[in-house]
Amino acid sequence: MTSDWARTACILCESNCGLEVQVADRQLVKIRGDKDHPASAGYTCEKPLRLDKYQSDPHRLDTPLRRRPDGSYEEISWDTALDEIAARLAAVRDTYGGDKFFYYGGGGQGNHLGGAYGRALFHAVGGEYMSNALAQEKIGEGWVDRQLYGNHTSGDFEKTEVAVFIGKNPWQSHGLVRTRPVLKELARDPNRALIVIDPRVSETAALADIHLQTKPGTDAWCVSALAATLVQEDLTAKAWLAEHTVGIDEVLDALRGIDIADYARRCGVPADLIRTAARRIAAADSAATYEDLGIQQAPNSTLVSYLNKMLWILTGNFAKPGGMHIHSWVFPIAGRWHPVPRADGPPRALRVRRAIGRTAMRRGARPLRRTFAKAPRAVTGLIAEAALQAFFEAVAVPSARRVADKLGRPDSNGTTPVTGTNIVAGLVPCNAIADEILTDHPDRLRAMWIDASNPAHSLADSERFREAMRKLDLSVVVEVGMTETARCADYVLPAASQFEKYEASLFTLHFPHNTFQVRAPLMDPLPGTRPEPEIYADVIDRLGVVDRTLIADLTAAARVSRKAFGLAFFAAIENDPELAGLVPYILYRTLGETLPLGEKPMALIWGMAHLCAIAQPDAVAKAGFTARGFDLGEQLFEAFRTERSGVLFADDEYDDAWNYLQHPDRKIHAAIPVLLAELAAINDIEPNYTSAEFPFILSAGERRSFTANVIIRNPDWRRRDQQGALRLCPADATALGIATGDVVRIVTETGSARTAVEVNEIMQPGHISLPNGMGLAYDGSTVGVPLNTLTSNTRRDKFFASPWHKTVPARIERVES
Ligand SMILES: Nc1nc2c(c(=O)[nH]1)N[C@H]1C(S)=C(S)[C@@H](COP(=O)(O)OP(=O)(O)OC[C@H]3O[C@@H](n4cnc5c(=O)[nH]c(N)nc54)[C@H](O)[C@@H]3O)O[C@H]1N2
Ligand SMILES: Nc1nc2c(c(=O)[nH]1)N[C@H]1C(S)=C(S)[C@@H](COP(=O)(O)OP(=O)(O)OC[C@H]3O[C@@H](n4cnc5c(=O)[nH]c(N)nc54)[C@H](O)[C@@H]3O)O[C@H]1N2
Ligand code: SF4
Ligand SMILES: [Mo]
Repeated sequence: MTSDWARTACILCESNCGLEVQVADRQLVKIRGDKDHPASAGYTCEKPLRLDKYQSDPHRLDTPLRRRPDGSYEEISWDTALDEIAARLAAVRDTYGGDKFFYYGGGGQGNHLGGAYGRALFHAVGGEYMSNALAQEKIGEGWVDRQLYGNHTSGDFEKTEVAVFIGKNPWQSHGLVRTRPVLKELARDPNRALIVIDPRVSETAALADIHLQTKPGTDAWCVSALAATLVQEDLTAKAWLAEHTVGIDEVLDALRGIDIADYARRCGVPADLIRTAARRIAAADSAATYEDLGIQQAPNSTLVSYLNKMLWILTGNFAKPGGMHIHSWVFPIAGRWHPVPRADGPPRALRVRRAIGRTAMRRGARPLRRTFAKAPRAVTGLIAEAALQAFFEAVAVPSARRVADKLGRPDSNGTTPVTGTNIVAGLVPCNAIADEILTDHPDRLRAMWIDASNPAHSLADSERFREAMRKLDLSVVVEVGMTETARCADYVLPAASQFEKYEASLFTLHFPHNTFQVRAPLMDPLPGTRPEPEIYADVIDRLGVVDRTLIADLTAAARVSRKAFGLAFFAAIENDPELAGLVPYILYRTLGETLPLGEKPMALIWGMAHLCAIAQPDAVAKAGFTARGFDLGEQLFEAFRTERSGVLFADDEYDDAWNYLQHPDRKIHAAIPVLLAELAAINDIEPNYTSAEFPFILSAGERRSFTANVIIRNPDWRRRDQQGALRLCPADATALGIATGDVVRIVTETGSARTAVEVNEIMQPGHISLPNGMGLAYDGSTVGVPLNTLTSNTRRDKFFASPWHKTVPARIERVES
């Protein structure tokens, strides 16, 4: 029996295009774009059409596994697994402290709900340190954003006159809404321009009006020459800068001194072309930029992030059509939660009400819960209604902020205990993790929980990461497949697939229209597997960290009404702020019990809907949600719950981006002293990453048509290029005496691998490239190159330790076949 078309989304990249699928016999038999999706509107690329290779992988895990001393695995029951894991987590916490527990991952490109529940486990154990893949790509940029204006930005590429892609190949990697039509339109329109900075003639560079074909790893010189041109040719938006920025003079001074011709030489791009690009940006009514791995995983990444932002700041391209914007969030995955403050602070009446409300909430939390638990519903429903009316505005914002800050952790900065590496927004740089374990330091990490991520494969120097996992007292992996990381873990817990449970992606990164989609399960979990929210709740139950009467009382309140629950819930947080970190668990065990059958995991979505409405009421209202106060969050939740194609949850005017600016003076703080010092320092550097031993620069991780991180393990998913060939230019191939299809050995200071070769004109001499997402063990063999056996965790950014995957010194050896 084939089902009707059901709505879901693609899980292969952050665009999360809406899909319609038909299911038969647990398989995704037909897949097409969902025309009703509020962002993608029917668009998809070629990748999701064979998503069933993910869903129906014959090697899906379906029973908990425990590692034996000899390294093999035995099947155990869920109860045994959860009992043992909880006992061992408690032992680590009680012996060494909860801060020795490390949480890694929590989601891939389409599944962030499990990780959101995982935050409750992190807090239940008393964790301090966590990380995920963002901490080997986006943390430098995140830190720069934070200094300049306080939050994440994105470009309005649909409207922009000039689009600038720096180390980003969106034709393949996407990341925009409806990426390819948007790129084609930019390329076709003679009044608009596409500027690409990339050492390769990538698919996007091939469409570009101006391609700055840098030598790999030299963007610091290229982008500073671009910014310097703006200053030296007097192309900056002076009046705008005077009105909207502080500290800009220091930036202008630094850029004034740059020798553009010499920097052009160092990055290998004609100075005239750099000047032409800068003039085109300056002349445009609007410009937007997008940086990605080509610079974030290359030398000087943090500095280049800063310089990138200067391109649009110096030209005044913020908060206007086609420009750059800070956007709304459903819940911030890597930025700040931003309740938009009122222009002149709360009026006195509200302040007084807030004071009374908070005291009442704190004192009344317990009696209130008891009342809901015992008194007749008609009475308690009325109490809830009246109390919420009176106190919601005054109390919900501070309580919600507590929850958002505790779960989002934007202000956990500091450094790591062993290596003193900078932590950004609560994330430990990935390159530091192994070193926080492989040491005798008393504060070393002792236990690690990994969910929906494959760090033993995806982080630099895989062998070192595996060694670190072996040293831990406890490691647990929650997975759908027996990954390279799972093969190192003490326990492996089998998760239901992303089409067998409620899921959502928190990549709500767009402006002015921002959308969010909750996906309902298309089928029951594969027997033996469980959804993550259930796994986390079951472990936290065993840790016994939440008072059972609180759970019982809140559940009773939820049975009275949503309002009664809202009141009791916010009062409970106000009364005991420590509960904030456990909110996902509390919601699951209380509100979740009262939701329609099977919708338990929606409990956390209820929390997100309220936080979102409390933080950005005006944007939510502009998106068509007309209720006020508590009812606005309810209305949003109802939409998330029922609108299967997704919801336009926030709509802004361009000007509203100023309201999201985090600095109290609502200005861009342009000067970042350490990076201005760094800008001065690169003047003395002549970039060079090769040597006689390693004459090539390997870009280890190119996004191609059929790569999607390591989400799909089965190589049959890829119609072409199954092995993922090493690309190099014709001149290099001739010099080495190799041709397309030949097998070579690629050698780096860390390791070596065999790979087939593809001779391709898109590469420049000396630059070679391997695809991301290959080298997985499957059916007894490894298909393609596991990149991180070739990379090092010490070649990295000096500020935030981001790996230099794009500039790995390498050599190619011929192998006799
Ligand atoms: N098809 C596909 N799409 C994906 C993914 C996938 O695995 N497959 N993964 C997703 C994820 S997690 C991410 S983070 C994004 C990444 O998306 P991108 O960053 O766009 O992808 P990459 O191909 O890794 O790198 C982009 C470009 O950087 C260039 N580059 C290499 N070295 C340099 C350099 O020194 N300077 C400059 N300026 N450019 C350089 C490369 O030639 C390449 O064209 O893609 C997402 N989308
Ligand atoms: N050398 C090199 N290394 C790189 C890169 C590179 O370009 N070069 N790219 C880097 C980048 S940008 C990124 S983002 C990372 C990505 O690397 P990872 O963070 O490891 O992420 P994914 O590939 O997304 O891994 C997703 C995992 O989730 C599992 N999974 C799928 N569905 C579910 C589910 O429902 N529940 C659970 N629990 N698990 C599930 C999949 O089996 C898979 O193992 O790799 C990084 N590593
Ligand atoms: S891979 Fe990305 S762009 Fe392609 S359909 Fe999936 S979400 Fe959309
Ligand atoms: Mo990524």
